[in-house]
Amino acid sequence: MSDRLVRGQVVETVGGVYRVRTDAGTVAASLRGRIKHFGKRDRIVIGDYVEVGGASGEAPVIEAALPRRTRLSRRSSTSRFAKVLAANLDRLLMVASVADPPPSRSVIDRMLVMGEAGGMECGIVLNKVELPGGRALADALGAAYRKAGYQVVGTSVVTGEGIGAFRMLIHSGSSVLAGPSGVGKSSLLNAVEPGLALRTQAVGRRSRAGRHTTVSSRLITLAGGGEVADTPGFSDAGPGDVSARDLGRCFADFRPHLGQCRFNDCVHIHEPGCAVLAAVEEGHIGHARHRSYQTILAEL
Ligand SMILES: Nc1nc2c(ncn2[C@@H]2O[C@H](COP(=O)(O)OP(=O)(O)O)[C@@H](O)[C@H]2O)c(=O)[nH]1
Ligand SMILES: [Mg+2]
Ligand SMILES: [Zn+2]
Repeated sequence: MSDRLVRGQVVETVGGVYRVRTDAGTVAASLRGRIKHFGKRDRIVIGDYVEVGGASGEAPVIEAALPRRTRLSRRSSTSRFAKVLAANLDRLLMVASVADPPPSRSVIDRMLVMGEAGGMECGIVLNKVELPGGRALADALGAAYRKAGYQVVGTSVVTGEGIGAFRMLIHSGSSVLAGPSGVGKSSLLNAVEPGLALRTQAVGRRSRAGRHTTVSSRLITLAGGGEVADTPGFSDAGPGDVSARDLGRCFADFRPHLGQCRFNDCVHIHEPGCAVLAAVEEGHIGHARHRSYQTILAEL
C-alpha cells in the first residue's frame, strides 16, 4: 500500500480489525489512535466509508471516516446514549410474524422509528402467513401500514408465498432485517440465499474457556445482488437515536400534518389546534399509531 489514501467501505468489524473493501480488493485495517478516541458512542461501523493509508510495508490504517448518509442506531434501556451499529444502509426491513410469535404493533412502530430516525427507507415483512388466521391478520396489518405509507410484503418460507417480492427488495441496495427473535429473519434470508451463514442473535456469548467470543458485524454481499447487514444487538432495541422533538417526523403518517399545529412546539398529545390529533380524529392516522407515538415519547 502506498502513502496515498485509498477510499473504501467497511464490510466487517471484529475486535479492532476493520475489513475495508476498496477498488483494489479488501484489506484488513486498524484505526489511527485519534479516530479510535473519536468517541465511544460514535465508532467506525460496517457501511462506513473510510480513507485507508499506511506507508509501504506498513499495515493499512484507517485515517479518516466520511460523513454518513444513514445510520442504524439503537439505544438500550440501560444507556442514555445511542450506539451506532451500521452506516449508509438503504433500508430497514421490519420483520414480524403473524403468529408464533404474534405481532406487536408497538414493537413494529418502535423499529420503524429506528429506521426513520436513521434516514433509512422502511418496509415491513409479515412472515408465516400460511399459519391459521395468518392471511386475515396480514391483510389487516398490511392495510394499516400501507395506509401509514410503508411498503408491506406478506411472506411464508413454508409455501414460498411472497418470497419473490422479498427477494426483489433484498437484492437491491443494502438492507438490515430488524425484528424479534423467532419471526423468521434467518429463514427468509436462507430462502433467498441457501447456506447464508448468519450469526445468531446471541451477543457476548462465552466460549468454553469462559472468555467472551469476539462478536463481528458484517455487510454481506448476496450472490443475487444487494447487501445485508449482519449485526448483533437488536435484542434490547430502543427507539434508536431520536429526540422528542423529532419523533413526529419518524412517523410517515404524521409527516403530512406536521407544521400545521397551532403551537410551534406542539408535541401532538393534547394541545388545542393540533393537526396530528385532528388527523387521528378524522381517521387519517390510526389510533394504534398515535398510541405508539405517545408510548415512545414518554420514554424519550
Ligand atoms: N410456519 C412457519 N414457520 C416459519 C416460517 N419462517 C420461519 N419459520 C420458523 O420460525 C422459527 C424461527 O425462525 P428463524 O429464521 O430462526 O427466526 P429469526 O430468529 O427471526 O432469525 C424456525 O423454527 C423457523 O423454521 C414461515 O414462513 N412459516
Ligand atoms: Mg436468526
Ligand atoms: Zn400537534
